[in-house]
Amino acid sequence: MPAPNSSVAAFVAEIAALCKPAAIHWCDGSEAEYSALCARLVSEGTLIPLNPAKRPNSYLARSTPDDVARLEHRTFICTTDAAEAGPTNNWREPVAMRAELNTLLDGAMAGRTLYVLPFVMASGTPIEMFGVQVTDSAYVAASMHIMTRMGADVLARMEGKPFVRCVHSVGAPLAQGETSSSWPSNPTHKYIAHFPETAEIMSFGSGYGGNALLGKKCLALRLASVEAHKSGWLAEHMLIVGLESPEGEKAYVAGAFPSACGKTNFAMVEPPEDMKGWTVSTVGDDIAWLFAGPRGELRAVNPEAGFFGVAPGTSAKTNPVAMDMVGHDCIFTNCALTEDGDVWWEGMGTPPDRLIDWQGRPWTPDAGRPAAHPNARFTVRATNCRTLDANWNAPEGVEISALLFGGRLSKTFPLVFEAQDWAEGVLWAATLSSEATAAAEGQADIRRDPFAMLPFCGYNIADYMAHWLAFKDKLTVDVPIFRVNWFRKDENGRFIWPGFRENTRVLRWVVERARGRVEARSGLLGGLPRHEDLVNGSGSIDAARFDILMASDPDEIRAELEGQKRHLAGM
Ligand code: GTP
Ligand code: SPV
Ligand code: MN
Repeated sequence: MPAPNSSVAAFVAEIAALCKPAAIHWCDGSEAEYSALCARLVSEGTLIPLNPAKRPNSYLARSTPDDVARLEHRTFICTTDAAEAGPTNNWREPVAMRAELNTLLDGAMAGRTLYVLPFVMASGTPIEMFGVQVTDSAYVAASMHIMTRMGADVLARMEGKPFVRCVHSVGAPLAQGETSSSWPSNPTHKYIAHFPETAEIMSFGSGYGGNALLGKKCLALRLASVEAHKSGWLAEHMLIVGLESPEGEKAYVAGAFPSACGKTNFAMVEPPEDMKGWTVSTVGDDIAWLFAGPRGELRAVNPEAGFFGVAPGTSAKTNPVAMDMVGHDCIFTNCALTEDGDVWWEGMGTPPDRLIDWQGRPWTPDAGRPAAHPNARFTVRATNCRTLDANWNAPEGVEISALLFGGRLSKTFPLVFEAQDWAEGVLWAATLSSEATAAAEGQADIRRDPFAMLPFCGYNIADYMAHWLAFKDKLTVDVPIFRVNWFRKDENGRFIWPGFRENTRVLRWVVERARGRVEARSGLLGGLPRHEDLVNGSGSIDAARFDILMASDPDEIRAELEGQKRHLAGM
């Protein structure tokens, strides 16, 4: 606990006076505390312990059906001037929004414990940001233990420094003697509000991931992007991955793909059999903070300490590294439960004859509905990952040799192409589009998702694009930009590219391009790999099918460019 006169103590006292919790718990970040949080959640029915013989120290949580994903229409940027929030964010006037939230927060934590979570994102780096989250959810407290560097030592380090005030309540106060439901949340009022001018976040009504773990999307992307704009760096929705050649040459690549479009999988991809001697290593799977290094090189850090990844589609075949990673010490949310106390999800393999689905109902393979929610997730410490890069924690970050931008697009876009230069790459990023996924409620079938940041840019997206264009001036080491698309489909609706581990071939080609060691042939959209350079003798895709994968239809491209013009005109 801090000195009573510290600004953290004052913040906590102020929120406690408003929310009126039954108790206050200052989190120290210890293992014992994590275990106690889990034990409490088990006793309240939020966490179901999994069979320790199958998955040691792991749990399943089931949310309510209305609290399964980010809520973009309830996410607000609150600035004095609406133009600051720009055309892509929901804007609210800060004074009115705070008043509205304070009304809801009055007594909102009655009967519950208020947990105080002092945390730091990008710990030890020149751009680290401190936050203090108060929350009445033990599930959120346990998840923040996994996802951030937090606790007593962080509290001591932040003394006298600025921090982001993060207020979170599930909005489910308890009457005298009432016990908590297994997934407390508020059925009618949900808000995820950001106040960049005063470095505050207020989240009400939801307990789910990006709505509730405020260090993640709210701080490390929305508020950090505002800070980055001011201070000359970039806060991005990007994975960071390393590739080492058999000769021991190492390079890192960062890539922005929209939510549920493959970042986690690419960050821990296992090279195919014939790429013996090549090693992939993981720095981050969701957020990268990019800055210029002393030599004018591009550097990146992962501000997080854990992974909150999509479960469906993850299997020993598609992502063996992630399967190992979630084998122990893991919190699962909205997965199905097997009869022997393990988890299951679609894409894991043949379903068992009987399951309990994510809503706790009996399920059989002929049920006609998924057993796991499509946005079911796992929460694990980064240190669970066997491919974790030796430099994942380095305060100076890692040097980035190339940038990727990729959406989920069943047509028009080839597997990979290289932009001519930085400005053209920024254009391809600014016009990125993707098909709908389960990561957020109520998405259109296809939407433009500039830089995969549509839901996460904390300020005017036009200023953000200009910031990206100008950022080039800080770099003297060239960083090529590529568009990728793992998701092109053939006329039968099947993915043309096998994806997953095969994506390592794209990573290798990109790195070799960055080193100037391989030629690109010129295509309608940009530089393209030759079949022999990409697959390198393997049978992953034959030349004829490769041509289909890489083809650009002039009429489709023309229509795409028209769409890009309309999109940019609206920015
Ligand atoms: P967020 O955590 O929401 O930001 O998502 P993410 O970008 O990390 O996405 P993730 O890697 O979790 O992938 C989302 C879904 O896409 C999962 O169901 C994956 O199995 C699937 N996926 C990932 N890579 C590929 C690929 O190369 N090909 C195909 N067909 N599917 C993929
Ligand atoms: C995303 O939606 O991009 C995620 C999951 O990474 S959440 O943390 O819920 O935002
Ligand atoms: Mn994400």
